[in-house]
Amino acid sequence: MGILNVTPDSFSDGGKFLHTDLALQQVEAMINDGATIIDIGGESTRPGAAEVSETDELARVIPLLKAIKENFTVEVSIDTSKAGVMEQAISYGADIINDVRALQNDNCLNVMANTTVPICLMHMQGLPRTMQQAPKYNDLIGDISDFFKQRIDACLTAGIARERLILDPGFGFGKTLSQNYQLLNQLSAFKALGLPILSGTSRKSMIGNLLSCEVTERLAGSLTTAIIAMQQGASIIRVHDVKETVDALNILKATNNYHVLN
Ligand code: 7PM
Repeated sequence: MGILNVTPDSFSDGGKFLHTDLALQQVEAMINDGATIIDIGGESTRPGAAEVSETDELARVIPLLKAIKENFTVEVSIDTSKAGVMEQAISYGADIINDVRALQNDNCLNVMANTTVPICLMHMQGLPRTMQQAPKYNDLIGDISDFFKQRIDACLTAGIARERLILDPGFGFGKTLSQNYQLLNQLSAFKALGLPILSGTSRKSMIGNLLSCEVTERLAGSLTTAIIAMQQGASIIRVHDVKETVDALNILKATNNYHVLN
């Protein structure tokens, strides 16, 4: 899954077409590099970010989604927690809903019950503005598993088929450095729930804080976490650096399948 970077000012009137064009070039490059899903990220999911209105979010996401669907054959995932955005995005061809709030916001379960697309349920402790202040768990893996079970049950009760669900432990969303690495170390524990796992560690603070490096210097760290997540059984890896990640994962794949290589 390639992350489409949408800059904050991308939708100001003057820059609209230029930015859509730049976004489409980014999408084309990610597809050529081996991405099979493009995640259109909402600014609203960033830790510490301010709330974005539904009108603003729609104005950002829908034109881009339309443009991608008109120009490419690729699955598009929409990063949103708003029922109205989910509904509209799906009507414009969104293939996956990626919700860092795991359908806990008003009307999300109801809207998604009337659709058939896959849904990524992400775990977050607290809210983006404050979640990194003092993350606390009784039992990290157990608490997150319990959250997943509760959200899976809520989906089933609402009439959303289990087969549509993808689980994501939410690296960096209300977790200390140590907790993030415990999650990576024990990611396979969530396989017990019988659903695909999505892992998103690309360029995150868990890499930068460990290695003391800025966001532009996190490629090696990001690739290493991608490999570990895959070895732990993740099905989808959400990344900025598609080409490098696909290369790294192809090496892992060859290693696991050496007996069928020539
Ligand atoms: C600043 C800090 C900007 C962090 C953006 C972020 C995830 C996600 C994000 C994830 C799923 C980023 C994050 N992270 N959706 N959205 N899983 N499913 O690194 O880990 O893009 S926002």
